[in-house]
Amino acid sequence: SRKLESNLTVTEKPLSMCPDVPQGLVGRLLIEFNSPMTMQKVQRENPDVKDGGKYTPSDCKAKQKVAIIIPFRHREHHLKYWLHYLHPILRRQKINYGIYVINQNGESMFNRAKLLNIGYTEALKDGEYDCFVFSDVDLIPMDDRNVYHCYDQPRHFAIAMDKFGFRLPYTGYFGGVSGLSKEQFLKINGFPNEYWGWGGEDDDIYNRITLRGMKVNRPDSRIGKYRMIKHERDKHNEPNPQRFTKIQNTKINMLRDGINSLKYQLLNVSRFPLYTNITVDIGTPP
Ligand code: UD2
Ligand code: MN
Repeated sequence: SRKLESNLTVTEKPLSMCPDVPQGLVGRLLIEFNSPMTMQKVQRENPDVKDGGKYTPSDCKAKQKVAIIIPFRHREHHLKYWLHYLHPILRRQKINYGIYVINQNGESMFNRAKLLNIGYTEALKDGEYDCFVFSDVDLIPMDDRNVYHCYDQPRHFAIAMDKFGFRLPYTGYFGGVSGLSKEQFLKINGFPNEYWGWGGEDDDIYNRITLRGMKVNRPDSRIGKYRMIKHERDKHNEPNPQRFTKIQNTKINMLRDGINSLKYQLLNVSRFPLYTNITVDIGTPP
């Protein structure tokens, strides 16, 4: 009986896999941007999040390790709300995740897709991620059943936004929030680096996906609802006049423009309590 006793004390129960449909989701959420928000408050709300914005479920083993990548410049106010809403949602979804804010240094033209490529690259230097969720900083899901992991095809999460009357604006729309496994991302040579300013880069990514024989996967429209924090168009992110011709040429350009041609200068990596900030110099348009 002594043996039994010692066995009982030394044996740790192995964690079982997290269920495909997480338990403890609440469904529809109330999302508003009027209550005051501070980083201190959000930190107090999320004591279980580890330095750099990492979290691992404690009661089950997640099947995927998910890097959440946010393209960023001068949107501190939006980031506080994003962290306030998303950390608890991701926790309920039993996601093993890390948050990466990719901050474009300087005031040259913004380049969302290039920042996302950098996020993919830098996240992989930090952990063995097998899934990448790319999210605008101003988009909050209105339902926690919209689960932020990867699927057997590239996933488009933000399908019904308030600003588009809660409808998909067009069939090939892939903006806002999307998710690709490492394999899916590499199959399309990552994202384009040559879209400077607003627009077109999301359509280019959609083209890449279909040109490589994949099909975009989407949640049910009741579950895929989002609120976007209202904002003006930022300075140095004016609509890109070349976007219409560029998206006609994805098929040729994707061979040379993508993760295989990514160049940037890493300026700083800082692990904050709720996210990892990565500041980069991405250069200027040609
Ligand atoms: C739409 C898409 C977005 C992207 C963009 C075209 C939605 C909800 N989203 O966003 O995914 O395809 O059109 O490029 O339809 N950002 C900064 N600082 C800046 C500029 C941009 O942080 O100065 C980041 C931030 O994460 C922002 C994202 O880039 O959410 C997209 O820019 P936006 O919000 O100005 O563009 P929007 O809402 O038209
Ligand atoms: Mn926006």
